[in-house]
Amino acid sequence: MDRVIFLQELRKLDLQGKDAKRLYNEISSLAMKYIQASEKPKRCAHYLSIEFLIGRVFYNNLLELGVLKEVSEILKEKGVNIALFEEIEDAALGNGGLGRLAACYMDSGAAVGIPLYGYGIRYKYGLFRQTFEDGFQKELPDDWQRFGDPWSIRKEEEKQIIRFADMEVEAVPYDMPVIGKRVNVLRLYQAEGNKDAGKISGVLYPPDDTEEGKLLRIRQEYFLSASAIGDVIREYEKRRGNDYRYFAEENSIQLNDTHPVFAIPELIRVLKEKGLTYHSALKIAKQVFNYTNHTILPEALEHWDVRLLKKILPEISEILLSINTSARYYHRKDGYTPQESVATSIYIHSRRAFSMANTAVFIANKINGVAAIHSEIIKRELFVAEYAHHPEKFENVTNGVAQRRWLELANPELSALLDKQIGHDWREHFQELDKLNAYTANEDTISEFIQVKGKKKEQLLCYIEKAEGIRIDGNRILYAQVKRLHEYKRQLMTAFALLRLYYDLKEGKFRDFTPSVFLFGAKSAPSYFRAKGIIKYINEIIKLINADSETNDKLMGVFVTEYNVSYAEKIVAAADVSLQVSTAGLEASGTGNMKFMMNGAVTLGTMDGANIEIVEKAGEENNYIFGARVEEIEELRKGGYDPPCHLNKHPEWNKVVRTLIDGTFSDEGAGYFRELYDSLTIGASWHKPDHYFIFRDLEEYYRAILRVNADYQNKTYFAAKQLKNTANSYSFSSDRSIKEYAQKIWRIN
Ligand code: 26Q
Repeated sequence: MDRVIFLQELRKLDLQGKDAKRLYNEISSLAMKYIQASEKPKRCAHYLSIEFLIGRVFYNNLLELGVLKEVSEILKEKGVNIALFEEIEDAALGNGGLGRLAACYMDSGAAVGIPLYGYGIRYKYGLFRQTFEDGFQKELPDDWQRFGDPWSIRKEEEKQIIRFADMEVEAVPYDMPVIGKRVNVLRLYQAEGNKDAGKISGVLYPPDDTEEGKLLRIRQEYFLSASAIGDVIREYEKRRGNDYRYFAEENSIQLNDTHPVFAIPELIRVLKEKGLTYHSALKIAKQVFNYTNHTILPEALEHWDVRLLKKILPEISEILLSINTSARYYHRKDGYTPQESVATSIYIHSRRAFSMANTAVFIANKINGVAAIHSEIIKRELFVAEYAHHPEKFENVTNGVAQRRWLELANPELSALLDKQIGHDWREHFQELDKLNAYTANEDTISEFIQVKGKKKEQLLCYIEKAEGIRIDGNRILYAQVKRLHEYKRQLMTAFALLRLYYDLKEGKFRDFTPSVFLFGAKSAPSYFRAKGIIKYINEIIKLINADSETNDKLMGVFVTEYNVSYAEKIVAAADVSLQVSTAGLEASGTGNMKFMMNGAVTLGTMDGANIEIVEKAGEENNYIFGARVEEIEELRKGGYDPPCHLNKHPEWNKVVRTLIDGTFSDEGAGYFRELYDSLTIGASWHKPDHYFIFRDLEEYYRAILRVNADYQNKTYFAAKQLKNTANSYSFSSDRSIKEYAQKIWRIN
């Protein structure tokens, strides 16, 4: 980009009387004029993902272009505060970790100069916008395009036709530049061309409780997969014509979980159409695809009904059956036992459905988990047979996050402190952060860090006052649990702990209690009954606690509405304590944990996902670890877990848990609280009671919270721990992760 000319042009721009939206579009479009995608080298990687949770692109793009500071100054001269663009809504084309990871990986691919091309869907509506009515979650449509979309270019001439048995749609690409050492492209497809097409790129994860819903989901997944494959082939043919011998040498395709797995049969279908035999097409597929698993929860492993698939994608269904036959053949040849054959089968007889994970595992050249423990668990529990016969296919790539967004942009104050102590290079070379270890015992550095934390906290609480209408004074420990709402993440356990703190405070049980605030942020899937109940319950607890003037100088809570990427940027910078309390073995990695760590929060959590690597790097003594380890959870799961027994060991918890049913709180007859109580005590919907082992860990959790509370009394001592976390977060940059993908999986560079 020609920065000088861009800045000259910007200086000439007349800003008078223009609102945020207009300015956003004009400045962004001006910048776009000077951005050009880099040449594609011979070998490229393609990242297929049903989610890209990119958030706000304005600041990040200007930052990557190296003009953010200058733009801010020019605008200031013209009387415009650059913070104005915070009005522009996030592009929330994703709902959580998997989607945000995809966005960080795009950022890092460009930053470190790897040719990485993203493929996704340009949903008309992003993840719903959340409000609370009486503490109940309500969902509003997220019409993110109403602010315009100046960072995308519609590529009319590169549209394709995607065919279903009963309809054809156009897939029109919108290209977003991803700026760094290289300029890569994130290509999002929009479905057009007939009256039903719009639905395909309408919303993320449409409800799939009806047949119609399931069909729509299949259409979405195929739409993404076929568009991407069509594009990769077209690019290839531009150079190589119809000689497909080099296809696998020049292309690597990463499947971000199983949602884009239809890309496998689609590639085979297209290559057959071009004249290759099924067997040579299969061979190419086996070299090209790789698969990342992001969860072991059985309900999240996708299976598609053969009957549904036949209806709208008969050819794809046939090819999956052929792949199933090939898998059986190879498995027999490789000596899989009959049980192993069943476990790895692509077509599952008992369900009359295809296992998308087994398809990915059979075809993938490399399969990876997203943190060390998770990669071990998928080998030991999920894909046991494949691992027994093909250990060479399995890799680990621990997740990472983009320090440019999550430290430089989110926390300019801490960034300035880093610049002063260790220089500026950490933006490109995050290992530089290690140098901060020389200062973590330095009193001046610690005291400056305390200042920074205080300031970020003040900024956040000020924003919360505006956005949520709750005034919280800043002199408190800030505990934060922000993530998708899910039972395994155990926000309910935090709710119980918070209520217990309140009761113990009321009873005068603490001598010195450091004032604290618990911050929650989470969206629940609209149809996830129990998750919605948990939101309401937390909101009820917070209402009770905040209203009590006897204790609210010591303890408060806040559940922020509309938690999203931009909110996260404010929260991770301000928090003192990062709550990461999933049942051991169930959080594949977590990436929020890394963002908090970078910004100098201690982790209060279980030995799960990347928490394990976090405490390995930063030291267990600088974090607060509690709860059952994965081995114990596995034992308990085998039998002998008796939730009431755990609860009764500490009778104080009975009072807390019974508030779900004793009338302390009301869900206005919705039945949420009773159902939650039953799920913990007698079990419900095919799960045993307390399926996520809350009662096993609750008392230990509480003790860990109290340890934090006591340690924080000595602010310097506590801040030194926090600083140790920042200093040792250097492995959790997505630059490191993406280089590992490039090396171990894509064989690029
Ligand atoms: C599956 C079947 C049917 C309907 C929906 C789904 C589905 C949808 C979304 C399954 C999974 C997801 C999203 C998963 C996700 O976000 N996983 C997170 O990925 C992060 C990045 O690797 C990890 O850090 C988190 O630990 C993991 O939970």
